[in-house]
Amino acid sequence: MKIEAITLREIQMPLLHFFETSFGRLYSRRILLVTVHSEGIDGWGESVVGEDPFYSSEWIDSAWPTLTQYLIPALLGKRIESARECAHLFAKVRAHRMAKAALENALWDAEATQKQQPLWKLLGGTRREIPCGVSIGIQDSVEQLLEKIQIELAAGYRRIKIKVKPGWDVNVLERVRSRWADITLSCDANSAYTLDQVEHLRKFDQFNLLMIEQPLWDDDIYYHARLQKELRTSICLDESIVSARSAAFAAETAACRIVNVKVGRVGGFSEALKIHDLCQAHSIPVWCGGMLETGIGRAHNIALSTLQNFSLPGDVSASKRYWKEDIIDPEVEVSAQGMIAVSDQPGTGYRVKADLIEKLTVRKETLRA
Ligand code: OSB
Ligand code: MG
Repeated sequence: MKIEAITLREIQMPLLHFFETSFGRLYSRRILLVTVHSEGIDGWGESVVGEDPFYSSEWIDSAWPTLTQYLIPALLGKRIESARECAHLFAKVRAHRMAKAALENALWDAEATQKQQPLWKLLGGTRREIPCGVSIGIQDSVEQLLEKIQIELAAGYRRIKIKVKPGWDVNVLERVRSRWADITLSCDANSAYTLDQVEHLRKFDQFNLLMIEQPLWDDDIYYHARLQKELRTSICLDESIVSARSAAFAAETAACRIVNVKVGRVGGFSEALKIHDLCQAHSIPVWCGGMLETGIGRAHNIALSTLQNFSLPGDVSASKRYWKEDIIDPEVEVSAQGMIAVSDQPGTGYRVKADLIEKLTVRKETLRA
């Protein structure tokens, strides 16, 4: 594939409902999309960068110039054999994994279309449907949270994850568990605690949680290993796992028993596949995280989730939980059994709605070879 041109764009999409984590409340998304133009084929990628440098030090306004000044020039005009072999082109740039992933994943998308093969097959997946969970943000009241959980359980979702932070944790988990003793439940702290709160974190053990996600610092593995020794509840690492090497560190130090794989956080599909394989070799199950993606990133998450060791329900859920209208057709739908059926069509199996994207675009730049 000769890479002839690459388009970057920002689209703005209001969320149907605000999403609140331990680092703040979000009402609307600014989304960075990448299109790779190659021999009559367009490959699409979505960056998981946020609106602020809060979840990660990367954000949309760091990703944009990193792409235009470094990553895109490294790729333009090149002849690419396979997307899997492209990460080295971007290796000179340190970190900036969310920017890299948008570009690498657009190449995978283009390659799947060019080969007339489903993306999930190109990635080496096997699952024909994937189990779904939901991530429910911090609400204004516990009553509102319970109502949301009720709706998602009725829709068929197989795992409920709630966001926690000091002041919205044990008290809330208590209310959830007293209403639903048996549901598969987990929580995500997004780094809201420190190791000296271990006695408080031990209280989470009474709720029979599937996991507690990222309780400590976003860049930490060592103290999570210390904490995991103190808890019965399995720790799942999200923010801390940025590469196969950090996953190896976590596995070798028993810092977690579960890993959340976000393809955008780790720099693209090639690194995500390495993490998948490494975790499998260490008997660590993984699941696919979400970053409030539009359909483009969501479709990529679905393809990744077909790999064998994605054995736990992910945060990949229906388009209609986020958007009035998603930018792909069909939208992502979840069955009453809480499953997403994986398409047999070439590429992602979802068509990109170019007209709608054009209408939502607030900034656009095309670079040519
Ligand atoms: O930590 O998993 C997270 C959203 C934004 C930033 C971080 C996280 C999340 C989610 C939402 O939990 C998952 C989703 O529904 O896309
Ligand atoms: Mg998380």
